[in-house]
Amino acid sequence: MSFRLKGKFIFFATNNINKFNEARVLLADYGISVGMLRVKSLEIQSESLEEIAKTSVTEAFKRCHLPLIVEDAGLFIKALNGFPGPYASYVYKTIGNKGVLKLMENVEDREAKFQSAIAYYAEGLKSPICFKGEAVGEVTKVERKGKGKSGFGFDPIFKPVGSDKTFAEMTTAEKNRYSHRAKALRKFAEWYKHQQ
Ligand code: ITT
Repeated sequence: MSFRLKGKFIFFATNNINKFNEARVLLADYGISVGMLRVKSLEIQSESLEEIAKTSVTEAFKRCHLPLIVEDAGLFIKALNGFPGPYASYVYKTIGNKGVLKLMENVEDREAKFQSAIAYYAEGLKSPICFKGEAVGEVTKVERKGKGKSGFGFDPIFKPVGSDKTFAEMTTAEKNRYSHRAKALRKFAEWYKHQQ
């Protein structure tokens, strides 16, 4: 069964409403509407965000036959040899921000980067197409949250290069100026506007 949607409308298969909202705000600037779909199943284990995203989007597509993006993101801390990398979700759920700060007590080199891999798949494509983005910055020494909205995940302990604020101290629009996700989404949107 296939399903055709008119205009620029895609779905984002994710269980994370924060990721969805960041994508919704950014893609609106390109005239692309996006709906959130909770059709993701378990992720494969891999060192490669691209491989995880491509496998996830293929599996999600089989369940709904809609034009879809899936994102896999990871946080790579230099002084911890790239930990937690693609295991960010598990590490966040287990030791959280406090645990990561503890691991980095007395560590001078705070460099870290977020990476994002967005995979798109739709009827008629031979295989998923992947777009990547990266945000370089540092792990702060303490958690810093904004007054109202305070981000999600590692946002309170990540400060990108070029800003004095952590991601958690930024609005969605501000975070979209720096984030790994926004960079990957912009590449996707530029490509997508030439499709159809
Ligand atoms: P999906 O359903 O889309 O997979 P997820 O929350 O599991 O949602 P990821 O696998 O892409 O998303 O990301 C793994 C974790 O990394 C995520 O749960 C956060 O804890 C953290 N993370 C990812 N992007 C982040 C961001 O922009 N800011 C803060 N933490 C982030």
